[in-house]
Amino acid sequence: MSQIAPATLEGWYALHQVFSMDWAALRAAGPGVRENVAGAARELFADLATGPDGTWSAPFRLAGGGADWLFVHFRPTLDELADVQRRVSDSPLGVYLRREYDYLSITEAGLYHATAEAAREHKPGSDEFKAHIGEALAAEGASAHVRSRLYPQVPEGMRYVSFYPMSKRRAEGANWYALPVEQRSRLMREHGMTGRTFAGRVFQVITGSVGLDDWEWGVTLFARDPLEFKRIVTEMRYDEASTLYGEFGRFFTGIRFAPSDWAKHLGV
Ligand code: 76R
Repeated sequence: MSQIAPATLEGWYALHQVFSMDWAALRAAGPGVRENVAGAARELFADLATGPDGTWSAPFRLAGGGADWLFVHFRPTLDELADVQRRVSDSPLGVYLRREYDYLSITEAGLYHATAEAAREHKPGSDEFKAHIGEALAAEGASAHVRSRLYPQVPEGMRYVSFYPMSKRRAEGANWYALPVEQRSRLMREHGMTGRTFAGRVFQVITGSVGLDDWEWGVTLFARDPLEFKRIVTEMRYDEASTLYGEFGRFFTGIRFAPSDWAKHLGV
């Protein structure tokens, strides 16, 4: 029997870019070029920092991850995101960047609870079911809580980022997509309750990437203390939604910096 997909709301398109730096080429180019590259990078990121409709971009230095930088960009449309990507490549900094990884997704809120409720009260696919979902989408879309997930602004002082893509498992005996919507709703409620114990310490941005990239979601966590990433991810491994159904991609851990710090980080 086919199951019911949760209704979702989407907000901003997101691009996570991971680059390493061709330090040898930069060194060979000499100090004048290094200064120019740093100045251009500062201007570029100062400009990208604020995009249309409250969107933003930010640079992070990576610790580990086999690369040097993580750039996170949110934009209202895919076209604007592609423009940002092009501007980074086309900049004087771009000459020295080697792409290691990137990830395309869109901020998403999955309405498991409302979908399960609609399925309880109406025949899935019926006009009543669709009307119920439509009302839930409108109500949730107007709520400040959901809007903060679709149009995320990172709380002041959360300088550390953890980014990783993940999917829900589709194995025999542990297939998320074969579970009744009631059960997925319960598991996501439990997940949310664990998440809430980290309120004020970890800010999550969930971006959906089914049909856009290789995994199903991007998870971007922000914190004041990087140890919170280890704590929350450990804790969640014991939540059924992750224990039985979580599959994870590469993890990247970074430190946010101001555009004016490009010179320092490029050794100028
Ligand atoms: O209450 C709400 O509005 C949100 C409830 C909630 C949802 C729907 C929530 C809360 N998350 C949701 C969805 Mn989350 N989250 C992760 C990870 O490492 C792991 O095991 C998982 C990685 C972390 C650390 C985390 C943190 N969450 C999702 C989804 C989409 C799944 C789907 O639709 O099927 C994924 C992939 C995912 C993964 N989650 C929270 C957190 C935290 C800290 C919260 C509380 C946030 C808050 O209350 O603001």
